[in-house]
Amino acid sequence: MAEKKQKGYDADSIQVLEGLEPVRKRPGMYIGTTGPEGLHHLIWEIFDNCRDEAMGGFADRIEVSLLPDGYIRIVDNGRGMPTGLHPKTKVSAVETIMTVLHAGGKFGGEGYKVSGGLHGVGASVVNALSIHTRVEVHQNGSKFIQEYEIGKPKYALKKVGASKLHGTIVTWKPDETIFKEGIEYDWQKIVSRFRQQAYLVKGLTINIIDLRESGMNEKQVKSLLDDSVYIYDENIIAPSISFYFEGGLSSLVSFYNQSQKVIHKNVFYVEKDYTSKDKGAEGVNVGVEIALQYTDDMNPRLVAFANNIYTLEGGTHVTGFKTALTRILNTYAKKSNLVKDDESFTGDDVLEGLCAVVSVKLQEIQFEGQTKSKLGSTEAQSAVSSIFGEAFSSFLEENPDDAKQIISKVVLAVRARKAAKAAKDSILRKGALEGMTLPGKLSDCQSRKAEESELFIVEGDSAGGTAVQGRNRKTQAVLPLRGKILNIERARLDKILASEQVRNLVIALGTAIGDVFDITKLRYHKVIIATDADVDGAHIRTLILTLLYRYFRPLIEGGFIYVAQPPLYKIKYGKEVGYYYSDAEKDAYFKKIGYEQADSEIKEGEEEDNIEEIEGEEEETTSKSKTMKKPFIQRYKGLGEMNADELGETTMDPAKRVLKQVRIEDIVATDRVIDVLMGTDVPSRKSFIQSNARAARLDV
Ligand code: 1YM
Repeated sequence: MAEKKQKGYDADSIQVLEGLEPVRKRPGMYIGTTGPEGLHHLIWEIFDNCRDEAMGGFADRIEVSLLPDGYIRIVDNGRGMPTGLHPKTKVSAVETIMTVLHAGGKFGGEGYKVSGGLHGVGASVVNALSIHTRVEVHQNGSKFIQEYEIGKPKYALKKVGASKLHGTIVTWKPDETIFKEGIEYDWQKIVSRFRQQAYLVKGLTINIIDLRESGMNEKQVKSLLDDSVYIYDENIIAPSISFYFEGGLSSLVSFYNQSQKVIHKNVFYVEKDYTSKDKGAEGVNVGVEIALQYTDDMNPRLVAFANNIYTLEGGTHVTGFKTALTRILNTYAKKSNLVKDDESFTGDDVLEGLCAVVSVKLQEIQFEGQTKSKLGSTEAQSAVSSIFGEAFSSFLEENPDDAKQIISKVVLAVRARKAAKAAKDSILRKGALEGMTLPGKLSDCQSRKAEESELFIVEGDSAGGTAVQGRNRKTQAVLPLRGKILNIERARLDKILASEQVRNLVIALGTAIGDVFDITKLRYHKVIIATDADVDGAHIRTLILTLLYRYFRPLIEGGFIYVAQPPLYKIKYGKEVGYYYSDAEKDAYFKKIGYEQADSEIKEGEEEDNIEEIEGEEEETTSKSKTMKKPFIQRYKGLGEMNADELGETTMDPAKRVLKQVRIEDIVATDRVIDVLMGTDVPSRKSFIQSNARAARLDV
C-alpha cells in the first residue's frame, strides 16, 4: 500500500491548541453556517482526512454512507488514525485528534497534506457538533474503538479485537440543537462533490450509499457498525454510486464534454512535478496536472484547483496556463504555416471552445481575492507555464491532426471576433444600446437612484400589467418579457443583440454588454426575476439566468440578481388570511389549526371554481371532534392568477415578499446545469426541467 515514503506519525508532532467549547459556542466560525451548507461541511471535513490519506498514497478506497436517523459514516483503507499515547495530552492520539481543536500533524509542510476544507479544522469540529461520534481504527493487527457524546469521550480508546485490515471509520450524528434547520442531507450535492473529488485523485474509488430509507432498525444499524467495514457492494439494493477515474482530469474533461461536439479526438493530458526556484535556491515542489480538449462551443470552460480546492476566481496557475496556451498555439501556427505572418491569436481567441482543467498541488498555499478562491502563490505560475508549455508543444507535434483542428478553430475564433466586433460596433453606432431610448415595454420607476430602484422582470404582458398596478411606482420598474427569449448558449454576441427581448433587457439594465459592459451604469440594484411556478416559467427563468451568467456575471457576483418567490397558496380561515410558499408551509398551517385536508380539495386548474364554491357556503366540517370552519384554499399556478393587490402584497412589497438572491455557489455544478439546459443535449434537458420545475431550489 505505502508507495510514497513518509516519516511515520510522531505523537509529539500533534499541536495542541484548545478545547472544543468555542466550536459549540460559535459554530459559524468553524463551519460557516449551521444551515444545510454547514451540515454538509461536516462530511467534507471527515472526507478531507481520507482524501489526504489517499493523496499520500496510503489509501485507495473511501466509502460514504448515509444511515437512518441522520448518521453519516465514512470509511477509508489508509494507515488508520494514530492510536499511540500522546505525550502532552496523556491520552491516545485518536482522542487528541477528535477532542482538541486544531490537533493534527497536518500543519507542517511535508508532502501535499494541505487540508482541502474551507476552515480546515477537521475531525474535532465534527465531533464537537455531533450528538454521537464513533471512531474505529484498524491498525497493526488490531481493531480500536472510541465513542463520544457532544465531543466528550464515553470511554478511552479501547482495543476490541484483532483485525487484518487497516483504515479508519468515523460515524457521527450531527446535533440537532446546533443544526436547527434539520439534518437532512442533499444526495445530489454529496454525489456531485465526490464525483469531482474522484476526478481529482486519480485511481481513488469513492463509493456512496444511501441507506436512509433502507428500513434498517437501530439494532441492524448497530450490527452494521460493529461487523462491517465496507458496506458497499455492486449488488447493493439501496441508492448507491461508485466513482473511479483511471484518467483523473482527462476523465473530467471527457465528462464535461459528453454533451458537446468535440473538434479533435485526443484529450491532452500532463501530470508532472516542477521544482520552482522562486522561493530561494533550495526550490519548492509544485505538482501540475492539466487536461484539455476543444469543442465547437463558443464559451470556454476553464476549471482550476489548488490542492483540490476549487479556485473560482482563478489565480496564478490560471495565468500561467493562459499565457503558455497563447504562446504555444501562436508558435505552432506560425511554424507550420497555418496562419498568415501578420495574424496572431489573442488570449481570448485561444480560449474559445476550450475545455480545460488545471490542478496544482503546493506545499504552502496562499489564497487571495474577495472569496479567498483565487490562488496567489507565485511559484504556481512558472510551474504551470513551464510544465504545460513543454507538454502541450509536444502534444501538437505528436498529434498533427488534433493540432490542425485546434488551429482551425482558433482561426475561426479570430475571424468571428473581428466580424462580431464590426457588427457590435455598428449596433452601438446605431445607438441601440446607448440607453437613450428606454424600451417602450419598460414601465420605469420614478427614482433615478440605483440603490433604491428595483427592476421586476416578469413573464408576459398580462402579468406585466398586473405588476405595474401592484408596484410602488417610485422605486419599482417592470419589464415584461414575452415568450421564450433567445437561447443564448449557442449564439454569438451580435446574434444575441439582434433579439429585441434581449436588447430591451440590456437597455433597461443600463450596463451595456460585452467589451463596453460597465457595472457602474447599472440602473437598478435589485433585478428581480418573477416568473411562474410552472415548467415554462422555470425555462424562461433559466434562459434569463443563463444570459446574465454568460454576459452579466458581475451582476450575479455583486448580488444584484434575485428570484421572486411568489406564494403557492392563499388560505383564508375565519378572519385570517395567509399566504404559503410551499406545500410544507401549507401543511404546517393546517396542522396548527387542526385541519385535515382531503386530497380532492385542491385540484390544479379548478382553483377558481373551487374558491367561489367554497366561499359561498362557509361549510362546517366534523372531521375533527370539535366542529370547525373549513378554510378556503386557493392555489396559484402563475403570477397571472393573482390580482394587483395580491401580487403587490406577496411578491413586490419589500416588507412582505420573499426574495432569493442568486449566487454562484458551485460554479462547476452551475455550468453543468446550464449546459444541460441550454446545450445540444435535448433529452437530458427535458428531464431536468421536468424534475426541477417545481423545486424551490435555485438552479444558479
Ligand atoms: C474516516 C476518516 O481520518 N483517516 C486518517 C486520518 C489520519 C491518518 C490516516 C494519518 C495521518 C498521518 C499519519 C499523518 C490522521 N492523522 C492525523 C494526525 N478517516 C481518517 N487516516 N498517520 C495516520 O498525516 O502524518 C490527523 S487525521 F494528527 F495524526 F496527523
